Amino acid sequence: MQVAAAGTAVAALPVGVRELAHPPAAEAAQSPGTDKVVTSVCEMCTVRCPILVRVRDGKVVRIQGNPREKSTQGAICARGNAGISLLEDPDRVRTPLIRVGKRGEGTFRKATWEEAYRYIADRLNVIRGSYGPEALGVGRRPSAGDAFLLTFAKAFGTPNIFSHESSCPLGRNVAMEVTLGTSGVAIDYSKVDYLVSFGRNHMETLAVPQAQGIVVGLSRGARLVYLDPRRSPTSTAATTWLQPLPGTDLAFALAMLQVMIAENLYDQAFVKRYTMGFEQLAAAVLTYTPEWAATETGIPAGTIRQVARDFGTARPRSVADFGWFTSTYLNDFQLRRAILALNALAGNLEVPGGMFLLKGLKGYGTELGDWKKPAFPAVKAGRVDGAGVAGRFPLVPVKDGLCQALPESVLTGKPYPLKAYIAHRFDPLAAIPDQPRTIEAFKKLDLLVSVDVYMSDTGAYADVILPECTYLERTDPVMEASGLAPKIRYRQQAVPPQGNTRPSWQIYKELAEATGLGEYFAYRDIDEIVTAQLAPFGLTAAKLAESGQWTPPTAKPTYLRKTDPTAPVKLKTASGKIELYSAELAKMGFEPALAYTAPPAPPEGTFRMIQGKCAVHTNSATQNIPVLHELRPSNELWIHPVPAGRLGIKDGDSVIVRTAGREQRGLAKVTRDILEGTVFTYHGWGRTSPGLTRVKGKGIGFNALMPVITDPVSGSLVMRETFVEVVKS
Ligand SMILES: Nc1nc2c(c(=O)[nH]1)N[C@H]1C(S)=C(S)[C@@H](COP(=O)(O)OP(=O)(O)OC[C@H]3O[C@@H](n4cnc5c(=O)[nH]c(N)nc54)[C@H](O)[C@@H]3O)O[C@H]1N2
Ligand SMILES: Nc1nc2c(c(=O)[nH]1)N[C@H]1C(S)=C(S)[C@@H](COP(=O)(O)OP(=O)(O)OC[C@H]3O[C@@H](n4cnc5c(=O)[nH]c(N)nc54)[C@H](O)[C@@H]3O)O[C@H]1N2
Ligand code: SF4
Ligand SMILES: [Mo]
Repeated sequence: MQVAAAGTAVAALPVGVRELAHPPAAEAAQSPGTDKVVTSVCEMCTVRCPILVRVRDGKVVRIQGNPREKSTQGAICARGNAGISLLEDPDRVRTPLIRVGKRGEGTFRKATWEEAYRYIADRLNVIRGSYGPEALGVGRRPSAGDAFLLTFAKAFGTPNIFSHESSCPLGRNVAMEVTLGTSGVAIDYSKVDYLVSFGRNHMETLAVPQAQGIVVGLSRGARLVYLDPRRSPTSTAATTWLQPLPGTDLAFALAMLQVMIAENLYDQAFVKRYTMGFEQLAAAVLTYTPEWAATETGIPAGTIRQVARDFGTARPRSVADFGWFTSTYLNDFQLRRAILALNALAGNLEVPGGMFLLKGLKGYGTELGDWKKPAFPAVKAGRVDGAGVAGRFPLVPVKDGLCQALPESVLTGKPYPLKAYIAHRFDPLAAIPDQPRTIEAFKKLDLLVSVDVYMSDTGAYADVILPECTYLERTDPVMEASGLAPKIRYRQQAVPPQGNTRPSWQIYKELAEATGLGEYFAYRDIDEIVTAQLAPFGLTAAKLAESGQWTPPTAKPTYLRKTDPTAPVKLKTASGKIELYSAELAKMGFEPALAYTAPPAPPEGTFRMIQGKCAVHTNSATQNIPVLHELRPSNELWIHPVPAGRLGIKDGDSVIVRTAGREQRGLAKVTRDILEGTVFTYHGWGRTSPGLTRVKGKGIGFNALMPVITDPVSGSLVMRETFVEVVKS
């Protein structure tokens, strides 16, 4: 039933395309001449699809996809449609708040912006005086307004700038950097003939452009092999769904490599010209036969061999999907390297139907302009998390760091304590494992600020909540979207900010002025910034606003090897080639070739707990939004009938999920759509903030149970190596 419901949401996608491209006549007839249609960019998730916002009498009445965007075909998803529900939600924070109760209680008093800025600035200046600027940490989900928070942090002088990436795709990105010299790689799904997806759940955990590409591919006969221990809407859409034991995808990928090499099903000319380390790869996979992989994965050897042969035969239009969320298992980094090796053997780099390097404006000798600011002060201290440091996390980019490092620094003072933290469009309590320890750390901070549209779980512990206006109420800096050709996109204000909310460009400018750092924000308003950004292109904001996006006329979608399979492809690895064997990894003491490590089996009486995201919510950001809450108000624990029977658990029963003395309560969904030794929940529930009135206290929150496990190579969090007990409550 679950799958049918989720499947419906996805099946609605192509229908949505037609509907949105041609608004119903009835609605068009109702629209009086006063309607205004504003081009903009969705922010209901970070895919940022181009949209059209219809405004009537100062109210947003409809959000549609921008039909000019080919990759989305003018579609948006259910979440994109729900922007109006976010805009109008009475639960939004609409005025700055200063805490008066205990941390976590959610008791605040309303404050003016000036008071809120003064409160923060005074404490920050005291902290800087006592501990140095490095005692400030800033954490963010990267967004179009990033420049303002980052400018503030750099002007303040702290090196401790974090993104959410180590809770999401960091392992994949580091694997790409090591193997290809860049993490800027993408797939044009519509042209792929044979796609193998290792749990990238395209039909449910959506990026509209990717899902549309896959629908186009499938409808012209492309094949999709999908691995997932649970049945998801992508299992239903796939031509082949395989159910591996959790954490064993690496064995499957290694066996594919073994078959392709043994049966000479790879692109020898490509391997010779564009890769290094093939001999080491061949030696490494020699014993990883399909028969061996069958015992690891639970998938028959014949099936694995067949997939390898089909993949090798369909080359170069065969792609192994490198995935998105890769904070999964301890062997995930190796899995991503193995996936990149599969693509190398398919010789699919820079040909239609393969993988391509993202082309940005820089490649065309140009860049967005910026507002003028003085040089930032030199940073004297090292980072608290060891990102980019030899012997610690040398491969982790310093722009991201390890967002899970906050509690360690605050609670142990090692290497030194963070005393203040600003969380911007980021809810560490809901997003990062070991929530109780993050709470302990929050309680010990001298200053915690949340810049959000809601009182998030983190917000409830904050000293100050600064309410940003939503994406529909603000103009953001112009965004660059790289692809086969670069594009710039423009999010413009559709309606004025509600209540006393403000955009980031204003918040950080005014906070900087209160902190004595105003010189770094010497612009008047966002229009001045956008004008500076567009100056190199001779483009005005008004012109850009007409279609909402723009591509430099010289930029043409390019596959470097489309016509000449021997064309040069510049890769920024040490060898200039795809590194199937990495001397860089060897030097750092990490496995340089490919090697298998089996995930540990669940100890007696426990289950492995896995998660994924659902079609109608974004991570832990949207569960409280009225219409999306109505569509899926809670999550359930998926459990197979055999263990459920043994535990006396029936469908719909209340259950307790326990690990290491911690527990969460929820309802059981007894289903054959999950393997026997594994349980599953959708991520984003178990919320604690009193400000999230609809979703608070509903469902199971896994981050309240899981410990922090960090992959020593990539710095990524590891979120699928936790075992839980399940009992009827
Ligand atoms: N257990 C478990 N943990 C996970 C995951 C999982 O599957 N399981 N998934 C991981 C993944 S893939 C990710 S990406 C992270 C995501 O976790 P986060 O990086 O925290 O991102 P979101 O949940 O998308 O949103 C964070 C906050 O942004 C706020 N927000 C929304 N729009 C705006 C805006 O316009 N301005 C401002 N200032 N704030 C806004 C929302 O209200 C929300 O509080 O979580 C990770 N954590
Ligand atoms: N609707 C919607 N779309 C989203 C998001 C959202 O929250 N909602 N979030 C966005 C973000 S930030 C991200 S990072 C991406 C994430 O998109 P995905 O990378 O697809 O990530 P998840 O949904 O976390 O997990 C996908 C699947 O992995 C399966 N899985 C668990 N263990 C294993 C295993 O051992 N092997 C295999 N093969 N599969 C396994 C789970 O059952 C789940 O169905 O989606 C983006 N798009
Ligand atoms: S995938 Fe959906 S929520 Fe995300 S940006 Fe696109 S329309 Fe918005
Ligand atoms: Mo993510």
